[in-house]
Formats: sequence, C-alpha cells, structure tokens
Amino acid sequence: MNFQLTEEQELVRTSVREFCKKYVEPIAQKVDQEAYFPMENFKRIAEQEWTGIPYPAEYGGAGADFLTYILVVEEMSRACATTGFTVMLQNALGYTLYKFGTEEQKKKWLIPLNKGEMLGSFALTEPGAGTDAGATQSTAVLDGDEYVLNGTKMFISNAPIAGVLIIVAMTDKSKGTKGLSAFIVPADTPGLQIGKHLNKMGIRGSLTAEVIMKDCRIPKENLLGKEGQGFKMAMMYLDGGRIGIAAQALGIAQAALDESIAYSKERVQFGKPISSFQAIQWMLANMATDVEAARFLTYHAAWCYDQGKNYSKEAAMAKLFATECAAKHTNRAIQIHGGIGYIKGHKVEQLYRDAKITEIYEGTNEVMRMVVSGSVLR
Ligand code: COS
Repeated sequence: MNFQLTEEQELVRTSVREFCKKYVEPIAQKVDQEAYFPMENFKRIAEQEWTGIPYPAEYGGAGADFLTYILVVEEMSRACATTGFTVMLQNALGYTLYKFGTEEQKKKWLIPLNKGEMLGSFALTEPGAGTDAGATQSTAVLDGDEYVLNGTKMFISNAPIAGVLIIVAMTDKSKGTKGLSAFIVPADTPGLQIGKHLNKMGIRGSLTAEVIMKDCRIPKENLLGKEGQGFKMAMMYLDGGRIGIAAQALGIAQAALDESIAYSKERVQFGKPISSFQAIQWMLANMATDVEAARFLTYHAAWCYDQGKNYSKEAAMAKLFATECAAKHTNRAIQIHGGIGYIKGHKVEQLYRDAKITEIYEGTNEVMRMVVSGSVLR
C-alpha cells in the first residue's frame, strides 16, 4: 500500500494552490454574492489543461490519471466551491463521449470540451424524475434521419452557458430503463429552450436552469452509443461524478477546518485564545479526523478507477462520507466563529451554504446508501 502521491500529482496540487491564491480566492465572495459564472477563470483553467485531465491528449485531454483530476477539484473547491464544481463537471462530461462516442463524435465534441473551448451539460433530471431516474418522461422519436426530442429537464448545471448538452430521453417506453437513450444536442438546436438561471442557496456562480425541448430535431448520428444504453450510461457517468463531488465536499470541509484553526488561534476570550479551550480543541480534532477519513475514501475511490477496478460502491461511500463531513463541519465552523460566522459574506457562512448541495446532487445521499447497501447485501 502506498500513501504517497507521485511527484507529478504533488506538482499539480502545488500549481493549483498557487493558481487559486492568484485568481480564484480573490473573487470567490463576488462569485457567490453576484451569482456570476467566473468565465475569465474558466478560460485560465482551460489554459492549464485542467478541463479534460483524465483523457488522452489525442482527444484534447491532459493524459493524466483520475486521481490528479480529483486533487484539482479538491484544491479548487477549497478556494471556491463554484469553481471546483465547474472543473468537476467539465471533466466528468467527457466520460460518456469517451466511452461510448464514435470517432467522429469524439472529434466534434470531446476535443473542444476537453480543451475547455466549449462548456457542456449533462441533462438527466426531470421535474418528475430525480432519484427515480428511470421515470424519465422526455421522448426521442426517430423520424427519417432525425430524432425529434420533446420534454423538460430540471436543475441542469451549466445549461445557460453550455455549447452542447447530453440529454437522456425515452426511445421505447415499453422497455423501462432499457428504453432510455442518450443524445448529443447542440445548444443552438431549434426548439431547445433554456429557462431562467435558478437562484440557488449555494454554489451560486454555477448556472443552473430548466431545459425545454419542443420538437427539437437532431441528426440521428447524434445518438450516443446505442438505443437503450442511456440509463446504464447515466449510471456509469454518475459513478465517476460522485467521486468528483466527494472531492468538492472534501475541499469545502478542508476550508472549514483551515478557517476554524486560524480563527480559534486569534480569537481571545477570558484572556486566552479560544484554541486553548478543550471544547474548541475537541471540535477541531473531530473535524480534522473526519476530513482525513473523507480524503482517504475519496482518493481510494479514485485509485480504484485508475486501477480499472469496480468503483460504484467506493464512489458512493466516498460521496456519502465526504459530503456529510462537509455539511457537519461547515456547521461546526460557524459554531467556532460564533456571531461573526453567521454574517453574510463571511467565508464560513458561504461554505455552510455551498456544502449542502453536495448531499443532494449527483445522487442524493439516500441513493448513496441504496448503492452501498445493495453492494454489501449482494
Ligand atoms: N453502472 C452500470 N450499470 C448500472 C449501474 C451502474 N452504476 N447501476 C445500475 N445499473 C444497471 C443495472 O445493472 C440494471 O441493468 P440490468 O437490468 O441489465 O442488470 C439497470 O441499470 C437498472 O438498474 P436498477 O434496477 O438498479 O435501477 P433502478 O431504477 O432501481 O435505479 C438507482 C437505481 C436509484 C440507484 C438509480 O436510479 C439512481 O442512481 N438514481 C439516482 C439518479 C441520480 O443520481 N440523479 C442525479 C442526477 S445529476 S445528473
């Protein structure tokens, strides 16, 4: 067993830290308060080749391993959860195209996504199909050389700024989850409407919207994989995505710990820094222990991915533990800060709001428990 990161992984982590100090941290509060997408930083991130990290160079990627991608998401999220999520999403998106796309589809869509020349979205969730992804109502009907898509997708990250969307729709209702298929839909397709940016509690700079398809025609070549592979594809996409969300939560939890340590050393009460009180020391000890445990679970899931082992259960465990760690300890961080931590615009107040979504998206933690229990009871 080797707990040491490689020299390359350490180098990337140091570079991301320096990058964040220079570009990400200074605008993190503004991104939250003004709910704006930090496009200028996204372009800089793309220049660093952090938008397609685990994909081969021939497809516009950086040709690094999955763990390197996870380290980048962790460090970015420590500085700004919106930016961490943006990096996570862009890297995760390439997965279905890379695994199921034709050479032509890879050239046309995967390369610009990996190079960060274009943003993308993965559209699975619907108003009536969240956790129950198999209940998808959107339809895709083959008409000559085109598929005609109709339906509504909900809570779609990046939808207002995406150049392309991967949309899951029903091609054969009689087959249940095996009747779902995935499609590559350019954002400028007539009939595709993007709703208003939703005003979220956290990760406010990440733009989220409804996507409406009204007789949206796409060439039949835009079917990804085969008809009927959509559900499996979505589940596989989500397995990898969950390691990314675990990394985002880990970064948020680490930031809460960093802030709490620094504040407890400088805040004086009863003539002493509050770090000298056992109540605070124990909170910090619990935080530090959980953060480290979350890190091991997350890195282990990434390692399983890199080793070509099954990682469904490991991804669900990492996401479950790391996101609950983030939610619990951002709360504790506010407790350590007292009143000042409850004031809008304070870093720990933002972390607390940013942490909550990690327990919900890419599969709720109830789904994570279903995946883990399904695996251990098999
Ligand atoms: N990888 C590959 N295939 C998978 C899979 C995975 N991780 N999980 C399930 N499948 C396959 C199953 O093997 C099964 O195929 P077979 O019938 O050939 O064996 C098929 O998919 C259906 O699986 P299952 O019966 O378990 O599906 P359910 O409808 O019961 O759904 C849950 C299971 C709840 C786990 C699934 O719907 C889910 O993950 N929901 C959460 C969705 C989500 O995360 N949404 C967030 C979206 S953010 S884009």
